[in-house]
Amino acid sequence: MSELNSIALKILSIGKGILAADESTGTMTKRLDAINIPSTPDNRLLFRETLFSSESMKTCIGGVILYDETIKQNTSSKKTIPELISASGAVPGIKVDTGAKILANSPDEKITEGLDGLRERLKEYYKLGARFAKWRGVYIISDKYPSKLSINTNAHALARYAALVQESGMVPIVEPEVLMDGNHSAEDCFNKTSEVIKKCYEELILNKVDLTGSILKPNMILPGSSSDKKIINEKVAKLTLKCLKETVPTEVPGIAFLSGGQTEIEATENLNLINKHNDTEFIMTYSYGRALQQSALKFWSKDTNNIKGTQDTFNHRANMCSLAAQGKWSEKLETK
Ligand code: 5MM
Repeated sequence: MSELNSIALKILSIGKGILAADESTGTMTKRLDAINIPSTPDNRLLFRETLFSSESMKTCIGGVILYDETIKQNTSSKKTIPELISASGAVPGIKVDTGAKILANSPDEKITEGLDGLRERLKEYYKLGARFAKWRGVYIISDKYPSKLSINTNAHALARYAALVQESGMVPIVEPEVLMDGNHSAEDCFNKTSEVIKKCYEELILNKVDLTGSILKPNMILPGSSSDKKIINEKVAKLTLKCLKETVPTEVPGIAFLSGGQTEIEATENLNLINKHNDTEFIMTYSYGRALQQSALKFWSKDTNNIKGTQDTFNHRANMCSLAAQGKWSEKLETK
């Protein structure tokens, strides 16, 4: 087993998933503004340190994706944030893209930037304790989108990023996110997501990325958020599995879904059904941002000194996701 494969498998251990806490300062400020908490470096650290020192970190979280600011911060007990995360048995990770910018010649779409100087930044993050990295490409759905230009350029960037990350001894998380925004059907989402993922693997293979030392972070197959063509969750799970079976090479050890704007319960229920029906060798787990943090953030906003209450709220969500990653969740457990 290669070193990269063993890091990937550690992140994806049974009943564990990834906590995506890599909101850039802009996104975190929006989240904190919405709950009337000033977005200062100290407040951002306080919320994140509260989550990272929760009990469920030991049992439900295999990896944490950090933002540049957080990986360089120290905890109240003078540990570094990667030390705190490692002490719970989870692997510290880092978002290394510098954001999605307007795509030249297709201004409705985005291209993710951050390749310039990446090799040097990766060396620094490795020294700070990171052992995996994340890069997110974003795609919109409409009649004409995502365009071939967006599919090809984002896949190229994801593959060059992944090759550099492996060169620096870390596991790349490859995140092609086909957004939920719009009134498209689940079938449209299936077709476009399949095209996007296929192209990503074409480029990853061309760039000689060792797929056994990588993790895919895709969206689930869902109708657009403003579509009236809703489908049952069983169908979401089956379409998602079909899409991944047809597009992801079997060397990839695991798939960690993003929640993409689903509610906490929807994201949990859909993951649970995916695991119940999983007839592949892929480990299927979570790499949730909002679907792991939303309730905890809301609770914390009422009293930022109530560390225990915030952690209890986070622990519950993490435990529910952990059960879903094993196909053992049921709605009645939510109210226990
Ligand atoms: C945590 O949010 C990440 C994006 O932050 P920025 O937009 O500020 O860069 C995002 O990449 C996240 O990791 C994934 O989209 C998954 O998050 P959700 O909330 O969709 O599960």
